[in-house]
Amino acid sequence: MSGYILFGSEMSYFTGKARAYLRWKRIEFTEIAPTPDRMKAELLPAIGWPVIPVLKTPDGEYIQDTADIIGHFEARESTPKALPETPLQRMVSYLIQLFADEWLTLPAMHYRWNHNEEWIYSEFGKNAAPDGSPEEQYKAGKAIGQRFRSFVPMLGITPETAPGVEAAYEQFLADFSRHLKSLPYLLGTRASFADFAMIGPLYAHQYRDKSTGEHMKKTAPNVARYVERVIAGEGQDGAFVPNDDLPQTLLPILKVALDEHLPVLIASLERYAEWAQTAEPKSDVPRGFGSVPFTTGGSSGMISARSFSLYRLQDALDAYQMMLPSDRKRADAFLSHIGAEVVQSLRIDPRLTRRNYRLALA
Ligand SMILES: N[C@@H](CCC(=O)N[C@@H](CS)C(=O)NCC(=O)O)C(=O)O
Repeated sequence: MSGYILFGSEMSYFTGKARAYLRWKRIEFTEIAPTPDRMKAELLPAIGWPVIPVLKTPDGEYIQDTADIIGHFEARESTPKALPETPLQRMVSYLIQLFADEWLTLPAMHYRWNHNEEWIYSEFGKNAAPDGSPEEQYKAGKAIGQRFRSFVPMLGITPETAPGVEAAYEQFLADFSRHLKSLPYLLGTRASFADFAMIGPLYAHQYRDKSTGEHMKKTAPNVARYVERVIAGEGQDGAFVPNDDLPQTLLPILKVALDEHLPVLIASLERYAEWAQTAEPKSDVPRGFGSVPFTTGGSSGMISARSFSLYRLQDALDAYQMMLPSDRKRADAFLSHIGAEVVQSLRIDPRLTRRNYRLALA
């Protein structure tokens, strides 16, 4: 199979996730930078809004959203499968995706924009104006980068919350380093869906951004080597931990992730349900519903209540609700061990879907 085009960039969170998966899956593809001209001429008409990564298939179909890109191959290709087939590991894979896609955005955006700002403008510029002088590249990069920079306060990153964001990240690096001492990947000795999701925040921002990457290599070299393995597409062989068990070293990471994220998800869910009461059936869903309180690493602030986070949560809830009673019992024991029993009763109602590359009521 050949002829796939991945529109994306080295600096992009979600491109890293798609790229790691495609390499691991041994899909032949060419990666093309979304210059402003290409965005205007091809991607905007195809997708309807400016977002990457986008995968173009040899048949000319455009796929946006990393989970859909992975799903495209999972549905039609043989092994290896990215998602575990067993119920608890599958649910946990979706919980890790929720954490990686929607919560680790906090350290990613904080460190990029508060510790690497000038550097990243030049990096953006290399894509936007590949033939320009360094000054022209900086200018072009700044024009693009400022759009992303404007997301920072919405993500709850302020001078008041920055110490907590950093404390939570340091804790994550310590916990993940401990995990990686016993296993090379999140769920065993092979890479999977959860690892590709983790590459979103960990590659472009936390590993590749200059000062943040230096920090990771120095303080958490096991994590840096993990990022190198996953982005290279390694970990095809090997196995998940047996009997649908979870590695014990994963539990502290999941506990902190859900302790911090669940209150935001629940508050967002309330806002969403309120909005949905008067929304037209099947209508598009707004990206956010105002701001809700959050706490990370001991600092508190306000963060946008994002609808897309609920869409990622929905996959984990579906995996839970589809379990047979005996599997559900094991899932309940896991949830209660990490203090996240509330997951058992959460429902995304009405359900969310995606239509025309946007989030919509199912
Ligand atoms: N859920 C999407 C997220 C894609 C995304 O947020 N991409 C970023 C770049 S890494 C972007 O283009 N954002 C523009 C925006 O959100 O307006 C996915 O998994 O593909």
